[in-house]
Amino acid sequence: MKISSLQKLRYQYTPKLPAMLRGGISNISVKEGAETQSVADQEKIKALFPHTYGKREITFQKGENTSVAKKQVVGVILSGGQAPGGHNVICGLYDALKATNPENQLYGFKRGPIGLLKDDYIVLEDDYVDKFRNTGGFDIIGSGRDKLETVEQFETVAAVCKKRGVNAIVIIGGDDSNTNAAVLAEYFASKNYGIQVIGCPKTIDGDLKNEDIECSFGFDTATKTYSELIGNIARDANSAKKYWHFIKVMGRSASHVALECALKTQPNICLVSEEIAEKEMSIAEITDYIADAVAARAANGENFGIAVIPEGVVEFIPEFSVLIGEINEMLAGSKADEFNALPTWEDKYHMIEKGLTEHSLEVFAMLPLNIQQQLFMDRDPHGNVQVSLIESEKLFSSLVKANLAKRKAEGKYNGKFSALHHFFGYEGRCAFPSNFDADYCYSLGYNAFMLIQYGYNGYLSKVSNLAKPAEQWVAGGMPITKMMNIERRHGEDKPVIRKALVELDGNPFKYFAAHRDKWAVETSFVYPGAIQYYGPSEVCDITTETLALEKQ
Ligand code: FBP
Repeated sequence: MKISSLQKLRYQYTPKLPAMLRGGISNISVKEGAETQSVADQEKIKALFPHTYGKREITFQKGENTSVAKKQVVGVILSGGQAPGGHNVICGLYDALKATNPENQLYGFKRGPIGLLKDDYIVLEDDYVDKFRNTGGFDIIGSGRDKLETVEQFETVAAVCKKRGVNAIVIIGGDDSNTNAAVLAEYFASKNYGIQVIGCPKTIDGDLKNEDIECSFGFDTATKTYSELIGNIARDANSAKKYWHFIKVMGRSASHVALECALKTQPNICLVSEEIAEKEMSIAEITDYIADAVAARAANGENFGIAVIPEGVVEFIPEFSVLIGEINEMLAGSKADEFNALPTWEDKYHMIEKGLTEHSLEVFAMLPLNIQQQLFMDRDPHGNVQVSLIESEKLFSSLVKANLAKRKAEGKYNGKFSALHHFFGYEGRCAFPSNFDADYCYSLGYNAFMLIQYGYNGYLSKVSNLAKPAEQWVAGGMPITKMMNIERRHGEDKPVIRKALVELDGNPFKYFAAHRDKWAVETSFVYPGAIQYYGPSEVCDITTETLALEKQ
């Protein structure tokens, strides 16, 4: 098989571990900290997790390894969307496991949770694992979005573990997957099955974090990749001076990705969904805000610019979320079939007119035809509109175009507006992990094994102090229940990990808000260039603006 020169070189890269995990397994001891509490709803979470709630935080340190020597058979799964560095979590886990005892075994269950349910696995060995070191992607064992949440599923997993002799499972996933890890850990503990469950924080969206988990892996590489592309487009825009580029970036719900890209590239516009929700901004207000910047730049003779749009924005616009809710109601059950059977868009529009309230119909009528139709096209398995498929970059550019035409007719604007559209998402999820993600992920995996070796259950592998060089990182573990609260999901109260949205009083947003008016009008683009893997540390090892500002 032909491989690229970079891939060949990356195989030889040695990920950096925190100093406390260096110098051999026999030198790693554990220090227990304070007992923990969940972020909210303490009594309810405690009642739901009687065996795993309130456990102590732990930190590894240098000292005699006092863990019990026994053969470990560990199963690992990758869960959810790809994020750069997933392979290194598995490599770190594998290396720690084999360094502790060459007889230890690592089972990679394929395609995510389904692999655990179907007993579909590969036993990971040197030759195979070495082909994935420091590379992007999840193809080492594949990933999936199935959920592990019913007792029947837990029993199936327990039976598979028993059959294979697996005594610990590592779940590499986002907030939902780690919520499932917590529930599974509690279940196994309640049944005394002797199977530990450890989670690792993954997602490019960056919304699995709190005071303990400083960032989820993959966010660094994905945002560097998108920022490189945005910077390249900005330079093209500044060279040709004839296009406005509307760029949507991934992030299903939170706007961390968009905000980080804005901090890196200084575009003219970056929408932040959380701010839109907080200020209850209407579609017309958002359109005006963008059109004001276009008009102000046009007055300076600059008929070009960059607008960054977070993927999840439409759900945060109050009138849009009401509209989506009404459409979901309108198409509930068999009514979707009735709607789809109507032969023409005119017929469908009649049904829409009857099904929506007056205000939602006004909002709907304001939307361009392609967006109107997208709202009715793709439904998720629960029958809901898949908001991530709505081309919000096209939505805003066409609303801005109409707004500017009106201004022109009123003699208030005399520029040219020509828009191009982009969506950056999948381009960044499987990039070669940056040195930061390569190191962070390897450390998370290595650390996850130390948690297993020391007998912990229901913990998240935690590596912190990440704004400092890797040597100063702190490795340990945090009970997953510490991140949980009760939320309403599908009409029921459920214990879940609290999703971390952009905090409007946090330093990253405050920095952005303090500078955006200038960036909106003056051309202030920054061109970050491609991720560098080799060269000076200040170019290769720096992490995100978000983390640097959060740690200020
Ligand atoms: P995770 O939350 O599983 O990490 O996935 C995040 C994400 O990359 C989002 O940014 C995006 O909206 C979504 O996955 C796309 O999902 P899919 O891969 O199923 O198309």
